[in-house]
Amino acid sequence: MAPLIPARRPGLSYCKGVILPEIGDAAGAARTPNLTPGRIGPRVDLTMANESDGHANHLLVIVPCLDEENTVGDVVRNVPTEIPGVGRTEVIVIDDGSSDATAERAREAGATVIENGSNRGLGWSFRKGVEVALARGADVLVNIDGDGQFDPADIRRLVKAVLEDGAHMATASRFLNPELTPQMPAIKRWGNHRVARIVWLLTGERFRDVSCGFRAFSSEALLRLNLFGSFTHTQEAFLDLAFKELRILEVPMKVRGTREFGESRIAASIPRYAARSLKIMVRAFASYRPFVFLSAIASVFLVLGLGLLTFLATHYLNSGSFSPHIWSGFVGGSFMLLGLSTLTLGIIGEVLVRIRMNQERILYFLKRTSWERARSEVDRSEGEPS
Ligand SMILES: Nc1nc2c(ncn2[C@@H]2O[C@H](COP(=O)(O)OP(=O)(O)OP(=O)(O)O)[C@@H](O)[C@H]2O)c(=O)[nH]1
Ligand SMILES: [Mg+2]
Repeated sequence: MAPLIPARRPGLSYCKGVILPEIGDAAGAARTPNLTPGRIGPRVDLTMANESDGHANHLLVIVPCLDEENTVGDVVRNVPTEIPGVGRTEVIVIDDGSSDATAERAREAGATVIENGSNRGLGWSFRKGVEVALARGADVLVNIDGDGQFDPADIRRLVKAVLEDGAHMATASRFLNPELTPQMPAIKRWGNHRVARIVWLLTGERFRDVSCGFRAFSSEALLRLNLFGSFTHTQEAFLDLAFKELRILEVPMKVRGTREFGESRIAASIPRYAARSLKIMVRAFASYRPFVFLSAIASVFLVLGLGLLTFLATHYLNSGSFSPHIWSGFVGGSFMLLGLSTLTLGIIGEVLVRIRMNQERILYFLKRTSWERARSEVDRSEGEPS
């Protein structure tokens, strides 16, 4: 196995565990065309380096599907088989209780099919795909929709961003290059824009497209991802990896803005989509920055409470009596109490985040051990040195 800490090489700067070209390093810049690196911060964690130890990389492509019989076959057939740096490619269609012939079309096209039996949701299916990827010792996971909106040939560009340019996650970006921006429903743009802002507020990194499903993940990202949502995964995964300061690259890409067949499975109901997006945003703040989130709410209570108590004190100083505004003392006091309790909850929330992060670290090492075992079994079965 490769050492976790790569040897230093001149002309490259080391950051967040990946090797980035230094400013003025023209050769390095040429290696990362059309990519927008995230913040290049001072925090260094060399254990987060993507693995590259000469072993033939195993690429797993997952295609989550709900009733995509018209398009899934072409998606599977067009997954490129020759990708630089990739030794083995496997395509798995996750059929989430489709009522049409999605599974048959996928098998005919050569994919392995996992059938969930009933509709468990896109987020659930993606988590399943991540589990399968780790259990099979995959080095890179690509998620592509089964509705034909993305060109499978572009998988090469996403995989290159991971294997050659050091991305932990490379995501197709529909908005980075305005010339490539497709026509799409306003609600989806709004949802994307709001979550992009939250990522910016939480991490200081600015991304344009945080909700595109066409992505590649390094094994490091897969080991660190911990998702809970069942409905979708795109925004939650982005927030999780951005918060953990993994390196995310946007790869500008031309995609179909709307599907060719049927209606969006995800954004069919606008109120439902908006409610889900809002829930993701509130949950993101509550889970990653509870103190900031709750102290913003607490400050409203505290200002109201302080205002009412000041009013009562002024009245008392002027008249020598609390009457007839004694109510403002009770109401103001209650607001103060509410504010202080909310602030305390924020402090407790912050402690819980630390505990969760520690648990995630432990989980990371457990997952990593079994992923390494699976990876060396694959190498052994293919007769390669592990
Ligand atoms: N496994 C699984 N896949 C789903 C589910 N809902 C949607 N999908 C798949 O997830 C991918 C994205 O869903 P879409 O409905 O295309 O969502 P979208 O791309 O945001 O919306 P459009 O632009 O209108 O297509 C497609 O391949 C769907 O078949 C689900 O409940 N479970
Ligand atoms: Mg779609």
